[in-house]
Amino acid sequence: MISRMVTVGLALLAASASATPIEPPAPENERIVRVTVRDAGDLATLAAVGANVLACEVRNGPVAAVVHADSIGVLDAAGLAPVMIDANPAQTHRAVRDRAMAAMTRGEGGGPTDWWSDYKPLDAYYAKMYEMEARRPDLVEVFEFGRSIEDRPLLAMRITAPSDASAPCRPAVLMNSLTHAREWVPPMANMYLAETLINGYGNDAYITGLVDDVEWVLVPVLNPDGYEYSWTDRRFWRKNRSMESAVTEGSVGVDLNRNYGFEWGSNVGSSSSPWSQTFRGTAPFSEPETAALRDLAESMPQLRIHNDMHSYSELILFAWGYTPEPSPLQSLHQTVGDEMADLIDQYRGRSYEVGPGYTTIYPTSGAANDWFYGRLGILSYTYELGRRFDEQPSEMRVLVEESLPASLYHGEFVADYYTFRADLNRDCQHDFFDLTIFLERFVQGASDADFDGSGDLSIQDVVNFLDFLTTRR
Ligand code: 0X9
Ligand code: ZN
Repeated sequence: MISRMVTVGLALLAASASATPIEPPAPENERIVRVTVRDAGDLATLAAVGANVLACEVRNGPVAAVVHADSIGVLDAAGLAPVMIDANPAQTHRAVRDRAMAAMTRGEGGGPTDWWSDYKPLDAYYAKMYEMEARRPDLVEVFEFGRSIEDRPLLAMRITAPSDASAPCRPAVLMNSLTHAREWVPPMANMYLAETLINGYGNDAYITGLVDDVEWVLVPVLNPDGYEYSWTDRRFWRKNRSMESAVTEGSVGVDLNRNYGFEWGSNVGSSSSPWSQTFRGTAPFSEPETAALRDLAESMPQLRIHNDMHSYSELILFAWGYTPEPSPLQSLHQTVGDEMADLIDQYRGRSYEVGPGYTTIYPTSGAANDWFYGRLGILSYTYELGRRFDEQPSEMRVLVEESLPASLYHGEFVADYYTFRADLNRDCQHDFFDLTIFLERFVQGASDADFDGSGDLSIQDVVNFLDFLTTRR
C-alpha cells in the first residue's frame, strides 16, 4: 500500500497558498505527464513550473500533472522522472467533445436508460432534468435557485411523492455535484440517482418508500460556468469563472470548496492568491454559486443530510476540514459513512476510506462540509468517487451503479432516524396530544398501536411509543 504523506500534502497547500503568478500554457503547449513524487521538495518543483496536479490527495508516488511542454526537462533534471501520458491533450479533449456532440446530434444517449454511456455537456444536463420533470410531473419539480457568475441557471430537482398529510415532516436530503469543473463523474452519479428514484417509484418497494418518506433535492451542476469551460477550453479546470480578482487567465476563478462561510480562510487549507487552485475568494460566500446553495439549504428546515459529490480518490469525508479536533458529531458521521462505504464495497470490492477531511486527506478551510455541519448542524459528506477525473466512458455505468446504494442510503438513514413516527396527529410535533391519541388506540386494541411490530399489544408498545415520543424520531 502506498504510504500517506501528510507532510507532502501540507507542503502542496502551503506552496499553493503563496502561488507564484504562472500563466497556464496555451492548450496546444499542454502535456500530461506522470511524475514520481518523493518529498515536499518535488511538490515545490511542480508548483514552481505551474503544474496542474491531477489529484486531490497527493501521496508519495506517481501522480499525473498537466505541464507546459518546456517544463518537462526541468522536471527531469529535478529527478521527478516524467513519463509522457498524453502528448496532445488538446486533441484528446477535442475528440471527447466531438464524440459527445455527434452522439447528441444523432439523438443518441439521451434516453432514460442509455444516458450514462458517455459524458454529457451542460445543455444535456439541463435538458435531461426538464425531461424527467415532464415524464413524472407528479414526482419531480425542476427549479432555478440562483444564477452563476456568467448568468447561467443553477438548477435543482426536487423529487418526492405527491404531498399528503405527513409531507411537512419528511426529512430532506441535499446532494450537489460539479463544485469542481473537471470532476465529470459525480454529476453522472447524481443524475443516475434521480433516474433511479423516478423509475423505481411504484415499481420497487424500497425506492417507493424512499420517495414517499424523503424529500430529495439534487443539484447536478453547481458550477455550470466552470463545467462549460472544461468542455470548451481546459479539460482540467477546477474553479468557477470569477473575474473579480483576475489579472490574466492564470488568476481567473474561485475554488468554490474554499468559499463557504464557516471558519473561512482560517488555516493553511485555502489560499488568498487568485493564482492558486484553492483560492478562497475575497469574502465568505463571495460567489453566487455558493451563496445560492447556502440560501437553498437555509430554506429547507427539514434538511437532515448533505453530500458534496466530488472525484476522485475513493473516499468518504466529513467535518472537520479546518481543524484536526473531532467534531461533536464525529461518531455518527463515522457510523453512517462506514455504512455507505460497506454498500460501495459490496458492488465490486472497492474499499473507500471514511473519515474527517483534515486528518484523512489534508486541511481545508471554507469547504462545504464544515459549513453544512457547523452552521446547520446536519450530517454532511464529501464523496471522492473513482480513481481519476477522466474515467473511461465505458466505466461510467459501473461507477454510477457502484455509488448508487450509498446515495440511496442517505435517504434510508434520515427516514429511519428523523421521521416523526410518534407524530400521530401529523402536526410535526411529538407531544402530549400524540400520547393521548396513542393511549386511546391502545385501549381500543387498534392494530396501529402495535408500536414494536410484535403482532399483538403489550406494555412494550407503550415503552416503544414513549421512546419515539421523547427522542423525537
Ligand atoms: O480539495 C477539495 O476540495 C476536495 N478534493 S478535490 O480533489 N475533489 O478537490 C476535498 C475536500 C474535503 N474536505 C472536507 N471534507 N473538509
Ligand atoms: Zn472536487
